[in-house]
Amino acid sequence: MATALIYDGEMTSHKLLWDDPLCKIEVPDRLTVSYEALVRSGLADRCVSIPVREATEDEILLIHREEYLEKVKKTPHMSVEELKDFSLQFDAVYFHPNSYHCAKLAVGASLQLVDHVMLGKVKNGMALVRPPGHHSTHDAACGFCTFNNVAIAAQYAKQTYGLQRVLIVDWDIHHGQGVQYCFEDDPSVLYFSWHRFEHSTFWPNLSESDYNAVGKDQGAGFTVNVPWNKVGMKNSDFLLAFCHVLMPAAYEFCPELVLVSAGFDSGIGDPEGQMRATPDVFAHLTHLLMNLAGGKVCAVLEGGYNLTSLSQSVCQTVQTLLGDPNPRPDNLDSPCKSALESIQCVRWAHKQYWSCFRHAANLPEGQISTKPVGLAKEEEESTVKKAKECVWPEPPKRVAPLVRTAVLLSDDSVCPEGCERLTSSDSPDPDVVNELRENFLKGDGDREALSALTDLITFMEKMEKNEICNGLAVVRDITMAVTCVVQQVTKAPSNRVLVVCVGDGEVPSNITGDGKTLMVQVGCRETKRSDHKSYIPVCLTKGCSDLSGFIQAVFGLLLPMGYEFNPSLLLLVRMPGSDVCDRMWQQLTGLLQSLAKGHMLVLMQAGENSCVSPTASSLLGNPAPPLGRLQAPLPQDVEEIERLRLKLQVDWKLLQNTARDARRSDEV
Ligand code: X5A
Ligand code: ZN
Repeated sequence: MATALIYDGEMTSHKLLWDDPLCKIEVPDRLTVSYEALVRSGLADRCVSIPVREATEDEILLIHREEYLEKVKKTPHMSVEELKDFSLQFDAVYFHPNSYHCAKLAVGASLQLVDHVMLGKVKNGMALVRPPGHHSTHDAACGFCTFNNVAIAAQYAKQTYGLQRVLIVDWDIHHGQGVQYCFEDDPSVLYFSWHRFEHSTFWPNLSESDYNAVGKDQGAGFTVNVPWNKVGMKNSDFLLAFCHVLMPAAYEFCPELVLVSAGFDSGIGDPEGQMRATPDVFAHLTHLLMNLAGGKVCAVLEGGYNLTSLSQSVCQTVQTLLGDPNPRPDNLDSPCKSALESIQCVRWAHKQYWSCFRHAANLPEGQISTKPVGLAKEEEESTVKKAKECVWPEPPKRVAPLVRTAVLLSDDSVCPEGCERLTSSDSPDPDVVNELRENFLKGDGDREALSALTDLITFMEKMEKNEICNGLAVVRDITMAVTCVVQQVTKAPSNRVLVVCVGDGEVPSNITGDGKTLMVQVGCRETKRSDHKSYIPVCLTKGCSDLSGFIQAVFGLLLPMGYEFNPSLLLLVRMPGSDVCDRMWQQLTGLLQSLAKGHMLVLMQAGENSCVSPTASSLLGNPAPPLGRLQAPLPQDVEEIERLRLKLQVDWKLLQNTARDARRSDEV
């Protein structure tokens, strides 16, 4: 199924007609450079292009007040002087005679996207629109925004398709206070936003942007604010906010649709945000969301004012929506203390609403959130200049291998649709064959076992050459297969393999401590209580059959460690007799593909044929079915996960989720 791209050059006609230092960054070029970058990279051609339309008045009135609409409706007939006066009523806004038309197109484009996704005509998509929307409120334009595109889209989706749960992820660097106000008492819309806050000294300077604004009445718990109190946040800080805050709550919420207020002013080089997220991080944010809501993700452009950063980030987002493998998340730093403080505060503020945060730590000592640290005006100007001058390498091209999913099955089983059977090299390297025979078959001549192992090696080689993205191998002896793959892959000096074993059972004991292999086993028996840094058993009371516990372990431990370890290959092992259900298994398969450029080999035991086709489906990039609304994880499992997290975070910085963790490991 396709990815939609919605764009219309008409929306570039909205522009500033007078001098205004506050508004001058919101330029028509934002749209054209983004679109042109998509065309130049061939991404636009791979999307289905959907025409925009004007939103109807009724649609605008889903969110806005009639009086406000009537006022905006008059703007096409105003003179420049009148437009200027009208704009001054609002905070950081300009109107042009064509603004009303463009604003209706921006809303209409968002609704077109929702319709196409909800009707299953496309699987996901992005709308490139102007003016943006997330700051506008029911009766006011604000912060370059006229109508609240995403809020209208959410309300429209609820009404038109009877949705009960919509997730809005606002990764723009400003707080979408307009969206927050629309849904603050509505439990059917979960609104997540991170934003530059600096203890309320940054625009729009609202106390309700802080972590303790969680929603009201019925909607308490359904507003999640992550305030950034310092500029310069990096990829690791943003990824942590997803792993330790958004994703656990989102899985618990189980949305039927995900709307993204996709502003790229959180990206590096942006004069407004002054953050340092590189374009590739947006591929990861997008990817993490793509397993929610059966993959129904609609991204709608908000801010983004560094044209280079913006266009590169838009490309990363769209390419991920298209299903291409993610780039490797290189050079993740440790999260910064201020980010951890914020994350700790949000988790604490939400512990009574979401069972995934029930064990969250207390607030950091000494009321951090009240001391303002705003910059002096001159200082601010020089940092804006610095942000603009900031340089970063252009993200490398992401090439999708010709073969997405190859399978190695016994001859009598059918190849799942869309996959390719692995063609083994006719003449395997005799040295390799001898080595395998000696290492694994103790010199005996079991031909079938030998050819299974040489096939696995062919698999690895093809993945390394990027001829194949991922694959599935059904083997007779799991332990032997794991040992063989690990040994083969780690021969190359720069390779690293993350082995994720799902289910109980004996795992290879030859995993060495050379730092090239990391093995995590999730099961219910602690096979070996290990002090081995490379082998991490995670024991859950009900093993892999308890969805909430499992999800907690995935976002609290597995993914952060995976990101930090940054493997070149992922080996996902389904231990024989594992009780993991298809849905959880598919979710895991989907989520882990964000690592290692999607190079994942799944190993399964011969005879367990029923899970071949669900696995293949996930490897092919089909979204996993939702898990349903999750119950609270078992307290003893939460404790076990927390015990592990505390122990491991000394070595794995991305496991940190409190400021205390940062201090502790600084001391080490
Ligand atoms: C959509 C957006 C920013 C407004 C900044 C006003 N608006 N200082 O990014
Ligand atoms: Zn913004």
